[in-house]
Amino acid sequence: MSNGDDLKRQVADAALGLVEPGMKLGLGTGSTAAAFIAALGARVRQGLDVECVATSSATEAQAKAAGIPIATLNSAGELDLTVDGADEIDASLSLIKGGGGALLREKIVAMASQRFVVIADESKLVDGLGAFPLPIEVEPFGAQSTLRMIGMVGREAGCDGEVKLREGADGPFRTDGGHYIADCAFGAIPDAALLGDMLTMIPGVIEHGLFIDMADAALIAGAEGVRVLE
Ligand code: ABF
Repeated sequence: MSNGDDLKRQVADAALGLVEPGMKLGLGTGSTAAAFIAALGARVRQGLDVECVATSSATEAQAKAAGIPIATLNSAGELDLTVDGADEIDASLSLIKGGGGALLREKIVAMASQRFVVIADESKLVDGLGAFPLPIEVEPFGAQSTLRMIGMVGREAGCDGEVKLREGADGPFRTDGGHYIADCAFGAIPDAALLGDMLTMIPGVIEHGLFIDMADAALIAGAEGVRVLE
């Protein structure tokens, strides 16, 4: 097992400590969230009673294979806790998410949760957001126009960099909702709240990967063990 895998397992185990019987849980997407789902599945198979909502088809498949009961968000209603990974985490717990292409459902599920906890290894901690290209979920109709508007809006918000469609194996990458992803290599995002507000005003933007004032805590795994940021 690589050191990275070991850190993911450690932080997944720490997050499992937040789960109580009877909880309704949101399950994130990505390799760190997958480590949490694996650990949760082992507990469920020992009799832990939880009801879960998946943020992606990949997560749903993994959870079902692990024996975890999956409900729709409509039937589950308000969730107690969502555990998910991130691509970048700053000191105020603002996040970039969406590298895994599931940001829209991740944001919907996180917003539907009383508590949203991010799990990551310390490589995801940053002084300022933006080195990781910001993913933005866009409507395929007129996507090139939307990308141009994202570039303009980005410059107005002090962010300059290439905005390009994410490619999949056979044409543009498609999200579970059938949308495209624009990856924005801004390099630095001086005012994430301003940029987020401006992006939401572009009609072709479905949702962006800036998660601001959403995370209640982050569990961060490093050489010294797992620490909690709140
Ligand atoms: C999801 O998975 C995403 O929002 C984020 O893009 C990614 C992190 O993946 P990993 O845990 O594999 O680094 O949480």
